[in-house]
Amino acid sequence: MEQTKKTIFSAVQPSGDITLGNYLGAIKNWVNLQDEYNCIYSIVDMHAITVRQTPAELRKRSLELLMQYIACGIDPEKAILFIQSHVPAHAQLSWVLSCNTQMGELSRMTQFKDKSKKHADDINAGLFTYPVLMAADILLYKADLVPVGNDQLQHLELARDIANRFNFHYGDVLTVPEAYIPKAGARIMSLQSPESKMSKSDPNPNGFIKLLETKDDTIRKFKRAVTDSDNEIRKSPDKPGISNLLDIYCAVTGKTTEEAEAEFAGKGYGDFKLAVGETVADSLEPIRAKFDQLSKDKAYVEEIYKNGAQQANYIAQRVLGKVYKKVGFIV
Ligand code: ATP
Ligand code: LTN
Repeated sequence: MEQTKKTIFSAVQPSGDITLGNYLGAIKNWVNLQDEYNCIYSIVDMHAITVRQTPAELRKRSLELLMQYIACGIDPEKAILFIQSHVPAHAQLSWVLSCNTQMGELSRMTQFKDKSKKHADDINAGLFTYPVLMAADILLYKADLVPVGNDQLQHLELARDIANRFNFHYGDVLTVPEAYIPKAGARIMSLQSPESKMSKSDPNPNGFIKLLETKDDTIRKFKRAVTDSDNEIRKSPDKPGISNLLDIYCAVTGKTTEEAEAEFAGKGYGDFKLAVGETVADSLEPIRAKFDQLSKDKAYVEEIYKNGAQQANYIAQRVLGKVYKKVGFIV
């Protein structure tokens, strides 16, 4: 790790196949930032079990997520890639931080409220304390910047509050992180209900685009995307479907909203949806190809996560040691 560079930490849960929302909101930016920063990216399997998972599937998805990180352009030579449960310090710091977090703070988290509604039969304590584990993930690596989608802003604010509080009581040990939210793509909405965010655990598969699905599936889902009854391609709060398609198009091509609106002025919704679908499908093609290639090389993938765990453990242990000392544990 270069001392002069700032540090980035981010993560995705292996709770399903990653979507275009995860890619445009988070992973695409991880790729763009890897030359400028020391980057550490995790597969947070411990977060994933806050919702009931099938063990064999979780195992498979964790490895597939790692392969998707690499297929998206993350270079294991530049970034540390590791699996959260391989670094025990996450659970250990999480305990200390949970003793410095208030119940009231956690009960205000909108993700907890949403997920407890969705999984009313399993509102477990882990689901409630999830943001504390997320704070531990970030603080263990002294991250300066955390590139995430819009939905994670509240958790990041909490991580900052926890770090500031800890530093206030025990002295400056924790780095207070900042969120990095992309200009385009921070909140991609479902193609079927554009008022809710595109989510990999949506029961309706037509609502999300998976990075690894076929080109035909992607185009078909865009063709079926829910829009509205007038016929104007313009971004507006009363046109959530069309606005979402414009956002997706801009995030993928790098064009501004004005440029995209001008490009499609006078075109019908059918042509527009097809054009967005084809643009997205073409941009995902190289990711699928790289993933297929990686899936034939299990030994390489294993080497990456073992090496990543070793490097992550080294950094995390040092920060945990300092925290333990500060709180009065004998180290
Ligand atoms: P789940 O459905 O299991 O809650 P998810 O699809 O919301 O999962 P996460 O693993 O919680 O995905 O998020 C991984 C990263 O992707 C986070 O940085 C999150 O902010 C970002 N992200 C998730 N959904 C979107 C979206 N629709 N638009 C932009 N960014 C997103
Ligand atoms: N809570 C995040 C996943 C996550 C994360 C992190 C993101 C867990 N730990 C640390 C950034 C930094 C989510 O996407 N739901």
